[in-house]
Amino acid sequence: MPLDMVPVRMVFTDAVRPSLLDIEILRLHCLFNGSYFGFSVDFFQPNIKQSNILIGAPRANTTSASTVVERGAVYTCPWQKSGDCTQVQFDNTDDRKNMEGVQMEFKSNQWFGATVRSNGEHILACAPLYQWSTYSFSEREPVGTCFLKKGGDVVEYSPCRSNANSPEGQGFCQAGFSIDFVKNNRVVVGGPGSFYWQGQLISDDISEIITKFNNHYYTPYSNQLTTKSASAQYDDSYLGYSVTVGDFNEDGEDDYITGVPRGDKALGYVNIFNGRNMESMLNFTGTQMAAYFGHSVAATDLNNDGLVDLFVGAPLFMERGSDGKLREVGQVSVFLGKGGFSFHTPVTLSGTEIYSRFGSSIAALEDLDMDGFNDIAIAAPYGGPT
Ligand SMILES: [Ca+2]
Ligand SMILES: [Ca+2]
Ligand SMILES: [Ca+2]
Repeated sequence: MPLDMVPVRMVFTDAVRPSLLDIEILRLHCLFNGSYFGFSVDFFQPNIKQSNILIGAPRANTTSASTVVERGAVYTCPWQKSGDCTQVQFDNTDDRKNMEGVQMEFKSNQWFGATVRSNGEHILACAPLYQWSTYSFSEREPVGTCFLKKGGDVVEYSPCRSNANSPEGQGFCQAGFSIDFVKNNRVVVGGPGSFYWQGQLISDDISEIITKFNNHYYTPYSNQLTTKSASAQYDDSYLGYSVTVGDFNEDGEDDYITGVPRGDKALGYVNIFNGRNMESMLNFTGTQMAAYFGHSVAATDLNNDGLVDLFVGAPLFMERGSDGKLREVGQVSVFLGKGGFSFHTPVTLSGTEIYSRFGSSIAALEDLDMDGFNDIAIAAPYGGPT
């Protein structure tokens, strides 16, 4: 199979001045044409000697004996020294059937690897378009599923594969559309399709995900935190489209931040939930309809005052140019934290290139250039030279 070179353009923004610091171009081998290799990335440090990068390829066709096509895959590639990327093994099994031989799940085109995160010890990777057959009814519903890996052990984690099927329940949840690790040994997954696309956040204990894994379709967890369904005015909001965590009230527990890009009449908003009980604490609404405010979220202490700051991307934001015409450049809002779930009025960063979708994703990078200030990366995936 021919190898493709995929240029990954990374633009780093300085912590104190919102100007370009440096531009690096990395080139990684694409393992399969059309696999969407690079759709998701994260660092993976299994030990202090090793630093790898995890790369999702959600449309990859992997070699296995099963009938599943385009299962999707996650690869690990060495970061500091040259070497080949290798596939991380999560699940190679076929679609399961029930006692009568009726197909119960549908892994083809499930987009495994659309999201991948690691906290060093664990890797969580998800297939948000995974479908199952709702206890053998005729319906196929995209509940989504995830796999959690610790060393050589892998368990499935599919919190929306429940008896709350159908669109009004969790049938269209698409769990794993967004994911993150939480400081106190938990994970959080976003499922933007639950409850007629109101969307949902679900957080579970990693230890419970591992110990309760039983290969059954439905696994109840006793320590689960989740957002609930609300009245019909919240339908089609997509809560859980993006997710990250940060301690916004300094109580030592990570709190949850999620983007709701179609909420509030398509102005979009982000919601902050208390990490202790998933109680809604605060939300910020976007300023322009259909800008997709909340498409991405990130949290880190940018100005080094000890308080976590919040970043929200609106990649379809339109700005008025000097000629008076609107230009779709994308925008990122920066909310500097004041502590205790309060924030300063946001400052905004705008994209420089029309239709580049600046703000599509935002990553907290810690202090990349070691100037004492944490740095962030903002993607503009349709920008740059073609
Ligand atoms: Ca907290
Ligand atoms: Ca700060
Ligand atoms: Ca820095």
